[in-house]
Amino acid sequence: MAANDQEVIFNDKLDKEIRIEPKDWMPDNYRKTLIRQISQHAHSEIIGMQPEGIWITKAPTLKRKATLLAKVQDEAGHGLYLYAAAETMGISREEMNMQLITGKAKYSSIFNYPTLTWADMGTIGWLVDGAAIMNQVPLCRTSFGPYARAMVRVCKEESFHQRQGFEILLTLCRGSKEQKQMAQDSLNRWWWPSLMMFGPNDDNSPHSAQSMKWKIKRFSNDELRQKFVDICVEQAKILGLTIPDPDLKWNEEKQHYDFGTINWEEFNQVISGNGPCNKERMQVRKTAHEEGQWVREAALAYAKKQQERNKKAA
Ligand code: BYC
Repeated sequence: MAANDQEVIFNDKLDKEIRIEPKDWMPDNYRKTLIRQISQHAHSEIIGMQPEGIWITKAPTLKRKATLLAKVQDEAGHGLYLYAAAETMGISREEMNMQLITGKAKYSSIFNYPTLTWADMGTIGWLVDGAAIMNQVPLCRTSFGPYARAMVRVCKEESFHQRQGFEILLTLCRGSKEQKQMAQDSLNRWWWPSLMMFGPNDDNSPHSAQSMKWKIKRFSNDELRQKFVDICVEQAKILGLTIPDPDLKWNEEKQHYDFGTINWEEFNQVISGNGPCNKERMQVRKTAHEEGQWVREAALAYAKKQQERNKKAA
């Protein structure tokens, strides 16, 4: 079939909301964009285990420990579904991993901030998983089949994560004065980085226009950020916490909250490797990769042995 005809079929599928599947013809840049986005999403899940993982041994009760352990394990699972979805586009897991540990591939800016107190486990669940849900529910309808299907399960789990985070904060906010102060301090540190998770403003987002045309993205960065702010303001009221933004106010005309200007210089620094924890996160990842070398070798040797046994038996 001529390339032009292939493109007509591809565009027709997009128009009719039929998913693009791995063996279908697709423009090279569609494939590239998805490999970039899905692999960066996978890396975010894997790196995202670090700031929460260090609190598993410090959780205040056995119940909190078990819950946090399960949450961090869920994040590992999300990373694996996403790597598997990206592999269907023709990139190997090894290559994606090399892109991560050589600093070629990005991961979410949010995971380059430190987790200083137990309240941060609440705030990450509430805000970071909350932002993830806002961004990922529309991705359940993204045009590439394996990515959309992976997102369905991820979103169900993220919604449990968000609730457990909110509940940690609610408990702290109903506790002692010091506990409530710890929750407020945590919100003060995580609010702005959470808004940055949605990416640059629309007029400064190089990939958005094409990704919207390809129905990879269903809402723009700014649209999702606005929805997130509107929801969080109401949730902060329930907690009795103050969002650290003096410019935050209801806009009757727009029927949305106006909010202050994001520090894009900070965002650019963080995504260029100069955030508070970038170096530490990468070092931990590299060490884990090196220490896992023997496991990968053992798994390969075992698979080879099984193959030979099966050949002999046949
Ligand atoms: N951090 O043109 P734009 C989780 C980059 S995991 C770092 O708007 P796009 C969780 C962007 O990659 C959360 N980089 O790009 C896990 C691009 O750079 P490159 C992760 C960012 O792709 C564990 C450049 O800036 N979620 O929730 O159209 C525990 C220009 O941006 C960021 C996902 O990955 C950022 N925040 O839109 C708890 C969701 N923002 O690649 C929770 C899937 C932008 O050209 N991804 N950049 O070098 C997406 O929806 C989109 O990729 C984005 C960016 C909205 C993030």
